[in-house]
Amino acid sequence: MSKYHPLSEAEAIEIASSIQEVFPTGEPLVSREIGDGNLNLVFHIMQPATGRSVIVKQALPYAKVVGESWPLSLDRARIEAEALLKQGELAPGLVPAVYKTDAELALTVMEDLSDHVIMRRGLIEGGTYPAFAEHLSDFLANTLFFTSDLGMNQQDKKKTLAGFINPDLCKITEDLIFDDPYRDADTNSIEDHIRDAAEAIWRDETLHLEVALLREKFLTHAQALLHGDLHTGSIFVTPESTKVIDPEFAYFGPMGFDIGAPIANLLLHFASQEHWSADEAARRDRRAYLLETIRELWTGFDRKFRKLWDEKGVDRVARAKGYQDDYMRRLLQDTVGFAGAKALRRVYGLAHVADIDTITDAAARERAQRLALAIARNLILRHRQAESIEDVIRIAEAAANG
Ligand code: SR1
Ligand code: MG
Repeated sequence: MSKYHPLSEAEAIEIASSIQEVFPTGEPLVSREIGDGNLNLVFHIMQPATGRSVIVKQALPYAKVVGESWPLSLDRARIEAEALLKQGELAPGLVPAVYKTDAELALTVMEDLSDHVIMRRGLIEGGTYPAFAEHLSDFLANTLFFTSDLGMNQQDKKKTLAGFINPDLCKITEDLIFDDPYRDADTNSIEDHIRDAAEAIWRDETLHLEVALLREKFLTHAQALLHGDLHTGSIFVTPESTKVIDPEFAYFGPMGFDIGAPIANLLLHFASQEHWSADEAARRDRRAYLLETIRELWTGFDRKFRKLWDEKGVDRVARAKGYQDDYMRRLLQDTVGFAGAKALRRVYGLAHVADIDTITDAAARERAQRLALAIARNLILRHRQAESIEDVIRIAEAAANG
């Protein structure tokens, strides 16, 4: 019989107390359940006498955001733990330390990052993160390159891929990102004032074709091991440090899906600046900062990925003249399209973003939602023509100024 059951706080404490490297002294521990995500229990376990702490994260057998009617495999906890360990090897310092995993209890005990802030929250509070683009482009270049056929033995890649088959979590993405926003689905959560915009998207057949092409890539293109849910709620930051968390959606998929995710969320934050209607100059500066971060993220990724290809590539055929440029152009186009798809669903799909939802003034919130939809739609429609990250910047600026 499986030993799985949702942990009580006392049980979470007992498990954490076995982590000798953090709690060598045996003083009492206290627990607080702090999970505010959509899927899991998260316990913050602290030792008041020393101030030391860890996080115990346990998967529930259903999506917490919906309830027990939406069952989810517990194997995602194993996948998350293995992805975290792999990312820690490939991008040292950019993910939390893992102290213990238990596949049967579907849990991971990891480093507490309470001295950081979740990037979405930090941005909403007006924070700027000058090291973020450098760190995240490192994370993306290293994790994607070394798990692709360019940077890893192709037979080994196929064997590794078998351990990251993640059907339940991929299905969430397939439904919530590539299907439900494009029809009148029960899962959508649409504010009345933008219902006309959602209905226009449901009728937009040109858009549906581009989304079908992106979805096909998500379904079939096992290019590299992805984080799979790399929005600004999956990234802890300080001005000097960046830590990527929560890779439970990890699977082998198209790289552009991971690169597009942070870009989408920076653009949603860009759109949310409508709330600053009283201060035009501050809004312009904030938007310029966000667009510059997107530019640095892509250009840093492009430069680092090409360097890895030139210096660490394992594939003779990939050295064919012109192949690298062609590959990077297609990767940019995927990135642009997935950024659009990931932004669009956050406006009226099942899971929104606080950047926009917390705008209390309804007229400003509506302007932000419409701006986010305009940017997202244009990214999707134009992704196959994209030649440079400047195309993304132009789309965002034109929508904001138009
Ligand atoms: C039912 S889960 C809803 C969303 O939350 C996760 O973070 C993923 O982005 C998913 O689409
Ligand atoms: Mg998550």
